[in-house]
Amino acid sequence: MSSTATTTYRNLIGGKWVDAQSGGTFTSSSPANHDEVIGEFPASGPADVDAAVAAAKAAFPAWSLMPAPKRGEILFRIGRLLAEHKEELATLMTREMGKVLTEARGDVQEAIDVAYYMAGEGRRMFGMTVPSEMPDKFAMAIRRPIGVVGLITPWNFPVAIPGWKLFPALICGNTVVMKPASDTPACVVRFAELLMEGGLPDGVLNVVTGSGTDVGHAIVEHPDVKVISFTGHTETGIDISTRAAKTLKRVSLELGGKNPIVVWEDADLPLALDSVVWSAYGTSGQRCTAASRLIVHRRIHDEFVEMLRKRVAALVLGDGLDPKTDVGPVINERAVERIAGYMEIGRAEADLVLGGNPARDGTLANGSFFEPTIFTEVKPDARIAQEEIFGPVTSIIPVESWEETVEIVNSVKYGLSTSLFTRDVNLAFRSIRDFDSGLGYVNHGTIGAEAHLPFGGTKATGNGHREVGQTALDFFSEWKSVYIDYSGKLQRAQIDMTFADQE
Ligand code: UN1
Repeated sequence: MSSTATTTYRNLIGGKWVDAQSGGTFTSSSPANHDEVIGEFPASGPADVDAAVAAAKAAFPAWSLMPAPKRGEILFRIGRLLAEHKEELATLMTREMGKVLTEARGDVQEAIDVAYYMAGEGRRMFGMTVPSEMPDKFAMAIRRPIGVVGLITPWNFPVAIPGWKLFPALICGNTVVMKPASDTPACVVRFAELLMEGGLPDGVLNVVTGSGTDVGHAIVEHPDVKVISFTGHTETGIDISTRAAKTLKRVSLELGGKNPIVVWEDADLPLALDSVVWSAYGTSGQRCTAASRLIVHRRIHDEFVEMLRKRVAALVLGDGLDPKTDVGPVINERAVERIAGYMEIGRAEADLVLGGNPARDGTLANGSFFEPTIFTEVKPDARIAQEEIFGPVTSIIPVESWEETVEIVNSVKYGLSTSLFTRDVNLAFRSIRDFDSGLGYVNHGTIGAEAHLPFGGTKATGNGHREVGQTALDFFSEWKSVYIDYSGKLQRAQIDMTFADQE
């Protein structure tokens, strides 16, 4: 069994901790300091996925027949255990993923919240009872478990998002094969250890580490996996959806965002400023919900940009374990290169107000850091205003009218989160009606969704499903409509009973 003290982590298959069948391994290292190796992990392949799916399939009958309130009791225990280990998990997360410790604690808290919420669902999981159109007949719809579920989780919320997907899948009675992102496998393996300690029966959760090509494809194409939930890039989501279609899988995709904060001329500017800084630079801009566009009323534009420039220039870059750090590293060197590529594009398209370069000075030299960056005078159709950069970069688009604001908000291919700062209640409600997105905020930034409301977006952000909250139960369970006729005779629906005025 692995632990954070050792550097060797293993796959979890059928309750046992095992190496990849090939014996291959890969390592994960800290984005704040590339010399700090977090651990060594199995470089798994299709044979390991086969074993994990077989274990999940074998565990399904007993787990799905366990009364849901009892499954809920196990989730309660797991929630408590996660709370007890919150600091340990958060510290591991900051080392492996880079986000600052206060944010890492929030990430773990989000998983705890979902564990408790879904534990409670063990005693609810409401179905429907409706009156029958026939006498002496009972009609209801119940939720049933589906089977083996495949979860492919991202590195930006290495504990929260596995929790978002896992706990509703489990409470509904499914068993799981999970593949963590290769940048953050230690967080997920440690999380899985705690779940097993909390009392999950062997085989109910299986974890297989490795690449998308070797492990992800095998999960997505496996005939015994019935459901796939994925969070990540839009292109990968489309590929997953296409592969999964061949075996008629149910697929939930949580993909990109290009989320705007609109700062209207009557906004409370200090409040908008706090929220913009948090939404654009929190998690180094690596949230699907990050505010990567600021749509600012021309009348307050210069004043607001100056306020923002001052504040952002004072943000301290560094190791997320250092309490003085405001902004941690980005996930790896590939991310630095991708963001730097967008700087070239941005310099040609708009005015650079601040930042624009990788940060390599002093203690940052050995990590993947990028300067918090602001562009302004950005045209709504510029690439930096349209494409997801996934880094500490925001693009300011000045506006003058409400009509053009709505048009710009909706001009991107994504539709995850939108926000408006105003004191005008009419505009507030119009934004909720007219901004095309799955999450809408008023006088609050674009990040920080709570775990008991649906999470997800419109357009290329996904394929219509919503995570967490009640909607997660709909995704992870199958409806069965049930009719019980106690009349003792043949009663033909739609035929034997007609409305009085049709007789
Ligand atoms: C994500 O970036 O994929 O609302 C999830 C938020 C967090 C979840 C973000 N609660 O920003």
